[in-house]
Amino acid sequence: MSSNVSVKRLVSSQADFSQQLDTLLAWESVSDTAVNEAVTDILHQVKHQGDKAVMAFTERFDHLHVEDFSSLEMTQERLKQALDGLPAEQRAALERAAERVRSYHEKQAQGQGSWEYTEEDGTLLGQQVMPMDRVGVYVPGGKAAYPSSVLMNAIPAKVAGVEEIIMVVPTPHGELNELVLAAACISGVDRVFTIGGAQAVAALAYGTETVPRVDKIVGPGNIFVATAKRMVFGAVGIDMIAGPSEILVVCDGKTNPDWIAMDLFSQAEHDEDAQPILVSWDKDFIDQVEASIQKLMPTLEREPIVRVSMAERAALIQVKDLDEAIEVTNRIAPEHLELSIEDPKAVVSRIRHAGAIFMGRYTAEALGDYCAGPNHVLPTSGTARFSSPLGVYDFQKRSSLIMCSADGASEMGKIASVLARGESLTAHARSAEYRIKG
Ligand code: HSO
Ligand code: ZN
Repeated sequence: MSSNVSVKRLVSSQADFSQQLDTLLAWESVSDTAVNEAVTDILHQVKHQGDKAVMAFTERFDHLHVEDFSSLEMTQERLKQALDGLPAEQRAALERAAERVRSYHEKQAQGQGSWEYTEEDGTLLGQQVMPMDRVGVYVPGGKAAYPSSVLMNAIPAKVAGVEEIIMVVPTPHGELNELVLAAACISGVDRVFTIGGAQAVAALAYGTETVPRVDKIVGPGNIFVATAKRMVFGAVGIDMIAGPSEILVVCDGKTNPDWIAMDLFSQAEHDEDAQPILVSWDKDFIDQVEASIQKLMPTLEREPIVRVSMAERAALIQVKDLDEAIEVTNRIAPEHLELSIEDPKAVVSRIRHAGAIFMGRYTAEALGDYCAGPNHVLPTSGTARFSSPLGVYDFQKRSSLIMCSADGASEMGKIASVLARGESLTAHARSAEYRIKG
């Protein structure tokens, strides 16, 4: 029999609650000198030796030897074959999830378009929205190879109108993940290379003889991938660097405690560093959830991972009331928030910081991870204070539009001239003054 796991308890009325909360939330993204050095070297070699360096690193790190770089590319036929080879139930679920994710992001794209207006003197001003030309999607290998993440990264890019999506996925010892390939096929990924690590990030960022240079790289990865993404930022765009998954459940004590325990486990099973937190003002209910945690823990397939996450990073927080629960929530700014309460709509506008808000007792976070429609790539580690879910907008950029009428140029010329002379930039001033009428 496995022993009970001890989960931290915090009570808001305790004098040092605020400090305890800070300690609970403390998370530093690792930066390792040895990793930095290794990645710097890999980036340099791929930048200067292209395909040859990528092949060498793939052989060294993924134990995959190829004679020719073209063997590291999957054909569209191969992707289709992966899709056709899936059991019918799995294929249907993947397709249904993709449809829901696509239609949500199509809605999101509305209202993101170009706009313009004309002033009285005929001057036109506006903003033109354009998709990026080419985007790279990194898909991790091994235990974190999630087909659902392929959908979540590639579909918004497609909806945004990105012309070419290049996916990279490491295949240690050449082992392919058929579900990942099928997901790439469904999402409309254009090219897939079976490469990974910092070498794949470098290939996407700088381009090689075979791998085209992209404009932005998205998708999660291990510390080598995250470090490489940070280092190539500037040469290309990158998405956020994701920290461990988090879930915060706010519950009024009237949801089945087994459901809540399993919702906490659903994120805990991602990795040992994942952070599951329950906030409630009902002490008896917190006790019940704790009992459910102990009861259900031994039934979990990923118990060893969940156990560490629950022991090291989880917390059961007792607050005074719903108002205080909201206050704590805004302070945590969780990646995922479940409002397991009677009337979530009445309070949702008071949630100022959360990546995704799952409203009501039926809305398990797991549904959002796979198929509700919204993106599951979300800001972690409190970054919901200033950032948003991955979306269509992340694959678009804007250009300002300015078209002056003769009258507009004359009027603005006077303003520009004065300001330019104030900055001692006289060519600016004279350029504007040429257009001032008579
Ligand atoms: N909860 C994860 C996404 C995921 N869950 C993928 C299952 N598969 C991060 O938001
Ligand atoms: Zn998940």
